[in-house]
Amino acid sequence: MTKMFTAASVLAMMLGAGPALAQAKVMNLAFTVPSDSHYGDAARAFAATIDALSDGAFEIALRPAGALGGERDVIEGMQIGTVELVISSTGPIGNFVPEIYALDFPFLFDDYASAHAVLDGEIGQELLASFEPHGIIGLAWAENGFRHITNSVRPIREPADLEGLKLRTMENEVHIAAFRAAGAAPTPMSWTEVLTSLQQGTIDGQENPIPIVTANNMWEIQDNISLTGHVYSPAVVAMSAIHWGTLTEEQQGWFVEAAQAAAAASRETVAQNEATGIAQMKENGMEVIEDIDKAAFAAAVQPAYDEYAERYAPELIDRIRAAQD
Ligand code: EAX
Repeated sequence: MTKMFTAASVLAMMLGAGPALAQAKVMNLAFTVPSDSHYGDAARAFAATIDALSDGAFEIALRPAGALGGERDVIEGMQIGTVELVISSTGPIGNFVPEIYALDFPFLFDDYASAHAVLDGEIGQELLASFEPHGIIGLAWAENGFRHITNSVRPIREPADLEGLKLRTMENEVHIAAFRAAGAAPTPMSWTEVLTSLQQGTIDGQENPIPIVTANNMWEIQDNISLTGHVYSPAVVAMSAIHWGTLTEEQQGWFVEAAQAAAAASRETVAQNEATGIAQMKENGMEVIEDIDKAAFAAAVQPAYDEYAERYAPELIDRIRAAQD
């Protein structure tokens, strides 16, 4: 007897009373930068990889521009399970995973290739593993870029030019100590407060890579940028250990592969932004100061470098330096 679908049964299925179509599991991926950015490209690569590998069983919902809060808020959210995934600079992460402070030391990385070699090697893998005891799974090393100083008070060419400048830093003890040693008045705050604080004049300047400056059209609120390149800023693609624990081993492999695709995408966009960003900033009226006395800046922050290297990871800093020789 062939099974005849009555009009009623077809209608019932159309209304969803039939076998439920598998609903994709939605996971939030948070980042503080606008969607049209190196982090946004990384997030889209992550989402596309998960969609392909899981055949639509998982859906990654992008939450750009601080939609779920600043980087510290999101890290805390991952620890309690309210946020599933993040792409975050390492800046504030030392507050949760002290070993990660080692990656944000001034003038530690010689160039992009050296940074990639360290992060993609044994040291980088060890540091990703250091997240887990803190309720976070470090999946891959993405990229924010070499950080430069912007402000609207005066062009910065040497440490003396920083004297008294109210400079926003990330919530990172090493950066705060370094800029204090160099003569600035460091003001730590979440990125989500920076643009408003600059517009209101509660801070004079900030420091970030070119991709952050261009993604936020910072020429609208900052007169100049000094290409100090004082810190290489990694970004991490990370997952809440609570949500990681709900995945099968195969699914966990998908998330690692997606994070690696995100990392590659971020590095590609950073390279593009570095190539075109200086001209873009000049075209938009920003003064770009390139004649920087980097040796003088390195000397000015050395006291902070020495104090915090001893406090957090003397041997790790030495290993990172040696890995670049
Ligand atoms: O992660 O806080 C910062 O300056 C970071 O570079 C930014 O949020 C991107």
